[in-house]
Amino acid sequence: MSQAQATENTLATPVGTTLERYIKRKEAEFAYATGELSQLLRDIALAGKIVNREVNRAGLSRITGAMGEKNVQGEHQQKLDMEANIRFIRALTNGGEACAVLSEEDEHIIETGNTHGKYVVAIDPLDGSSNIDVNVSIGTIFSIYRRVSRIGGPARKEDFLQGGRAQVAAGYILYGSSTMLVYTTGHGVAGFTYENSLGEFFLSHPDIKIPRQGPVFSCNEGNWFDYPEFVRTFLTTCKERRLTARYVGSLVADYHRNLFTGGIYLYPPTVAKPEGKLRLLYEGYPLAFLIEQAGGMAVTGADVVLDVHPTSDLHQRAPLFVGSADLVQELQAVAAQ
Ligand code: AHM
Ligand code: MG
Repeated sequence: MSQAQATENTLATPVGTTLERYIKRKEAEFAYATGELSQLLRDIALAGKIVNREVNRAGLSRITGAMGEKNVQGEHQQKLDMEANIRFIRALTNGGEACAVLSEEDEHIIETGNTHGKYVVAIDPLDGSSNIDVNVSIGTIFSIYRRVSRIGGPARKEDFLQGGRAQVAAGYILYGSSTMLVYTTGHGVAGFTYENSLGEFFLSHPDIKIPRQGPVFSCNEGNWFDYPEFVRTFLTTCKERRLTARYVGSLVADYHRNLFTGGIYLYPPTVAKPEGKLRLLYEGYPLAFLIEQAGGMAVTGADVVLDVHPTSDLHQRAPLFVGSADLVQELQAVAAQ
C-alpha cells in the first residue's frame, strides 16, 4: 500500500462513537427521557477523567511531593482515594442532577444542595485500597436511583435503600492498562475506552455479554480456612476441573476480566467477617445489576443479590459471588444444600 493510500484509509476511518454521542443517541430512543440521567452519566465520566489523570500521575507523587504533603504550589495533596471522593462529589454537585451522594469514604449521606435533583448516587470512588499505592489496576463503582423523597426537599436515607432492582443505572470505571467506563441503564451493557490524547471515552464494546461458562475463579484463597464449607466444596470442584485462579485484589479489575473471559469472582463470608467484606449499596448491587444485564448472575450464597432487601445500614456488607451464569448457579446450588 502506498503512503498516499494509507493516509487516505486512515482519514476514511470513522472517528468512532464518543460517550457523549452514545448517551444522546440512547436518550433519543426513550420517549420520556428528559436528559437528567444522561447529564448524571456525563458528570461521572468527567470526574472519571480527572481521577484517571491523578491515578496516572500517582507514581510521580514522590518526585513532585508525597501524598499527604504539600506540592510545589504549596497545595495540600490528598491521598488518591480522598482525592477521587472529592472529584466525584464535586462533579455530581456541579452537575445539578444528584440531590445526594452516598460514598464509601463518608459515613453520612452528602447533600449536594441540588434539592430539585431527581437522583441519588451511591459510589465507591476508588476501590482496591491495597492496590492504590502500588500501581496496580483500581476502579470506581457507581449506582444511581431515582429518589423517592419529595423533590425540593432534602434527600433521605430511604432514597438509597430502595433495593437493587430499583437502580436506574450502574457501572464502573477501570483505571488499568487502559481506562474504561462500563455501564448499564437496564438495556444491556456498553463499554467505552478512554483515549487520553483526545480526552474522550469511545464506544469500544457496544453490547457486552459474559460467557455462560468460564475458565477463571477469583478469590483470596489466603482465607481458605475461614471460608464456610459450601465455598470450599465449590472451590474444590473448580480445582478438580482445572479452572484457573486469577485474583488481583481489586474488585473492578477482577470483575472486568471475568466479564470478558467468563469466570466467577467470590468474596465469601469469613470467620472474621461473617457478612463478607464488600458493601451492598455501592459494590454488590451495581455489579449485580450490570452482570445480569450482561447475561450473568450475582448471589450472596443461596440468594440473588438484587433480591436482597437492604437493612437500614447504608454501609452494610454482603457476601458476593458474581460472574458467569453456570458457575454462579452451581455455587448457589451448593450454598442452598
Ligand atoms: P476496599 O473498598 O477497601 O478497597 O476493599 C475492597 C477490595 C476489593 O476491591 C477487593 O476485591 C477486595 O477488597 C480484596 O480484599 P482482600 O484483600 O481481603 O482479598
Ligand atoms: Mg471498596
